[in-house]
Amino acid sequence: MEIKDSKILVTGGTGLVGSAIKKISPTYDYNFIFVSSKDADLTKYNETYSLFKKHEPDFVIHLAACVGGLFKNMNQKVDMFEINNLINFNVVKISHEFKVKKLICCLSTCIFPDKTTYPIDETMLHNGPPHSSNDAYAYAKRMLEVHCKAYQEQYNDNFICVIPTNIYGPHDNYSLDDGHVIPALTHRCYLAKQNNKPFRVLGSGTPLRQFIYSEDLAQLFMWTLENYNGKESLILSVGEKNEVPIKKVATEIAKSFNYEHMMEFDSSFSDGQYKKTADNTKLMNFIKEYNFIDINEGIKRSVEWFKDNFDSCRK
Ligand code: NAP
Ligand code: GFB
Repeated sequence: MEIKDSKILVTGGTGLVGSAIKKISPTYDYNFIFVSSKDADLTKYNETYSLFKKHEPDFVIHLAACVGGLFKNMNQKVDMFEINNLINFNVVKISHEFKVKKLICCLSTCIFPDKTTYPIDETMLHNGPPHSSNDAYAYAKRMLEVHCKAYQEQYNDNFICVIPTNIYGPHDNYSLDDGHVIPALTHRCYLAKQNNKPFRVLGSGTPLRQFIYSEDLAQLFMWTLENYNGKESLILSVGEKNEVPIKKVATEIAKSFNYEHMMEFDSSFSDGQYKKTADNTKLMNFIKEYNFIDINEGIKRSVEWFKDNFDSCRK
């Protein structure tokens, strides 16, 4: 697909994933437009329309969402459902109105059915209800996929979805309450060490997760834009063998602060899903091989970024 000099609108352009795409964007000769809610509140149809009218993008990488870890998903289900449905409805509908050549939308491996066989692949998305901890977010995301498919079938629009696993890296949201596990524990370990207090990990530490470093995901987004011509959704994840327990992740974070000796687990907090093992075979059949950044190295880089940007980062 000829994309050179085309305009690529990246919604959610200031977030974890958007920032990673921005970092690698100079190595591509396309005209990237990274936007945030300061440019347009995508929950508002008129603001979304004006944004598209201003830029008339050829391609859209749609990342903007109300995003958070397990505890934000459990405690803010109305926002998760309403904000994400509004954003997604507007972006998909207006992408059609402006004849966007390719729209790539973003789901998540946490929206798959809770009661399922493993590993989970792209065909299993609607085979049962999602885990109760994030059902509001999950159903909003599933409707995004349904919406894209409807435009494919009725108008032959090239609107597709990718399904990343848990993402981490620089520019994450390091909020103690709303953040995902790696940024939240990074922040919590920093404070524990500063105050010489125990490093409290929430839950039992036994659940399993696959983590993809944001800059690896950014490369896969660009590969998808340029090379993936399928209509079906595509899981973007490290392999099953890279699945790790939360305890391992907490330990690596504590090591990065040289603070392993003070770690403790608080099982009064939810574990969320025990696992959501995703199958990346479809992706690997296309790209043959990819050296994902190792979790230990990725955590080191994320912790260093947090320390270097403590004053300005989201927390
Ligand atoms: P993030 O860091 O929280 O960034 C969210 C982005 O969306 C920000 O740029 C934010 O801009 C923008 N946004 C939020 N509400 C908006 C609104 N009303 N109007 C316009 N822009 C708005 O999120 P992320 O982690 O990069 O996630 C990117 C995508 O990946 C999302 O679709 C998410 O569902 C998906 N995903 C994330 C993970 C993960 O582990 N992080 C895993 C799987 C899938 P402002 O800062 O101006 O609000
Ligand atoms: O990244 P996370 O919040 O989301 O990870 P999920 C939650 C796991 O980490 C649970 C443990 O097993 C928690 O018990 N954990 C330990 C912590 N300490 C902490 C902590 O301080 N903060 C957090 N957040 N977790 C999310 C979905 O599920 O996956 C979202 O709810 C999103 O919708 C995301 O899609 C990718 O992996 O459990």
